[in-house]
Amino acid sequence: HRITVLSGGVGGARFTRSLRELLRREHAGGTAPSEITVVVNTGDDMWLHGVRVCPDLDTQMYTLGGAVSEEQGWGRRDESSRTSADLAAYGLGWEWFTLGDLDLATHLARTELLAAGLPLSTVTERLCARWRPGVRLLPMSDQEVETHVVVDDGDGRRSIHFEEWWVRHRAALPAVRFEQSGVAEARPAAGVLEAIADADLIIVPPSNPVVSVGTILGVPGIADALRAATAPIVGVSPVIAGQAVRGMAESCLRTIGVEASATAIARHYQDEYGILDGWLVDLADGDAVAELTAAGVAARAVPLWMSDAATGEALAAEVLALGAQLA
Ligand code: GDP
Ligand code: FO1
Ligand code: CA
Repeated sequence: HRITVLSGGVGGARFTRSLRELLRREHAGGTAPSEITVVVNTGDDMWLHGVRVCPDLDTQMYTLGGAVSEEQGWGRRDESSRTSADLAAYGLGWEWFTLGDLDLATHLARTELLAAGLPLSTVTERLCARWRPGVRLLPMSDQEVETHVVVDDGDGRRSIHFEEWWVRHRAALPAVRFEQSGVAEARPAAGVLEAIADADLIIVPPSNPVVSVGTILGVPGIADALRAATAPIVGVSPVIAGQAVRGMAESCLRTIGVEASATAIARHYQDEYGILDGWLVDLADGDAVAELTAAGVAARAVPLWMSDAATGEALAAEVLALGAQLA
């Protein structure tokens, strides 16, 4: 089994960890081994204090490597932030964005390897040699693509980095649109198109449809490869009963004019990109099933809330079951 996942940070990483655990257990019970490749959003990346920060790649690496802060969902466990506080005393950096002391070592290591001329995909492989996530993590692109948000707070429009909008303004500053700087020149990173073409199953996990999955789909060549793929593409709604589970994804959806509902997100993936074969909605959204099935997307209603390891693995099992039906 070759499985390819298109993911952002926390939602996608928690799902992928459950999928890996489920497949490990099935393999221990005698089924064939599986290989998971995760194509990760790098639109949240930034240069800060001279180092390259890759939030979603690191959330994946730490979550799957057993090093994540479970309370936060991102960053390292047993972390401190003395260096960040000291940098703030110089009036440098973003005082609303904390780089943990241990996390900084990751950014320093990444920056050293990038400066030596290695592409981000190779650098990520090097960092993962330490954390052993048990999956292959690929950045969506080796070129720098950053998500910026055009905001309008009354005194005219300006463009800010996605993290400033998300973390500093808690996504509450009125957003006009998202822009992907550098995307026109970007290419899928080494291995991404192969991972899509060679997969037996492609999964859109419960990740932000706009600034995580949408950013990946914006890289020239990726959406085409998905439409050409032979594997079924199965997605999981990040929205339950009209609300994003943990987070503020509704404001991203509002900005691109998509309603925050399981049905509208599936229709968006279908109308905008034509990529979806199957879609899981929560039991609370059962009425979406008939509507989506009539629109050509095989939909099922199952529990979507990953509150612990067992519910996460049950969700991963539902994705595999729907994928098998569609294969
Ligand atoms: P980010 O980069 O950290 O924002 O992470 P992602 O883009 O991968 O995922 C964020 C999305 O995951 C949010 O919009 C949530 O709605 C969704 N999410 C988080 N936990 C759950 C869950 O337990 N179930 C479902 N269905 N969605 C979830
Ligand atoms: N999220 C926050 O809410 N506050 C932070 O100070 C913060 C710092 C941070 C540092 C490194 C990293 O990899 C992630 C970090 N995040 C922080 C999380 C994260 O960047 C965002 O919540 C997601 O990217 C949103 O998609
Ligand atoms: Ca993110």
